Amino acid sequence: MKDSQTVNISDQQVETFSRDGVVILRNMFSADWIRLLKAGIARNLAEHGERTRIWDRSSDGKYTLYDSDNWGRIDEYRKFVFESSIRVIASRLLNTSKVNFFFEAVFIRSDGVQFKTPWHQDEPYWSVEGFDTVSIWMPLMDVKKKSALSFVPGSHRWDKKFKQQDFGELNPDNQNDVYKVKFDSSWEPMPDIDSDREKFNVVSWDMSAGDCVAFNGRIIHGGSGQLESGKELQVFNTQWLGDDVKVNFRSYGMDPDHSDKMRHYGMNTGDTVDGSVYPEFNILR
Ligand SMILES: O=C(O)CCC(=O)C(=O)O
Repeated sequence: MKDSQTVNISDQQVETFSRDGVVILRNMFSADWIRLLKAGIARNLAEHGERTRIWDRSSDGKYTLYDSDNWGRIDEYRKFVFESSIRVIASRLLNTSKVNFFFEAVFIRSDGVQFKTPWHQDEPYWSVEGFDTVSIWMPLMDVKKKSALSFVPGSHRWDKKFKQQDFGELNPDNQNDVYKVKFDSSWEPMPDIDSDREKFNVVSWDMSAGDCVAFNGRIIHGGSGQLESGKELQVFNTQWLGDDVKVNFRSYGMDPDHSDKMRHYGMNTGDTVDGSVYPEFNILR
């Protein structure tokens, strides 16, 4: 599998990412990398992590599962993060030579699942804060535009605090110890994107395995799901931190909550993230 310090991303794509907060990147990873990540997901599903969550389960047992931060125990994830060109993609889009890997997440849907991920922004849930973030969402199989993650272009620059979905409430199996995030009335209601998708210029794309969509942690996104019968979906996502990002422990809760881990390694609100805990990569430019 080829490790590359250069990636095929044009200046125009970097500008699109900065302006819209989202950009589609085609054909970035070979079938070998996709196979490796699928093997990692098979291991992840066989040996659940402590953060594994079921968001939705239908009466016939089909489910939507979310898990995160397993790269320490799943070799395939670690190999991808450390050896593929994913870190170079992050650094190119953030226009910086140094990036920190925050965590990976997986989103697994059984075939035909209809559950749609609620519209949300990522940063309000995180134990860090900053504009310079990029999440890279990679379906490991073909996915239709109507089932892929959707975005409201430009919303990462609105500078608004929208009230987010508490994903801890999506808990059909009544799991214990799920993260809870209590957004109070000081947060503006999330706009009703589905009532007028045209007005919000909602975008999503037909995607193939090897394509990815990169987005800023402040952009409004959601809507993935609604799979056609017989179609399942496995997504591997990595989150990357750039120059202005600082630790921020939030009084209303965090999901995933890294504050114990961060405190354990001496990080507190206002600190830069420790590159020995959140791997730091210096990319030649
Ligand atoms: O794949 C999904 O359904 C959700 C993805 C998402 O919200 C994210 O990557 O932040």
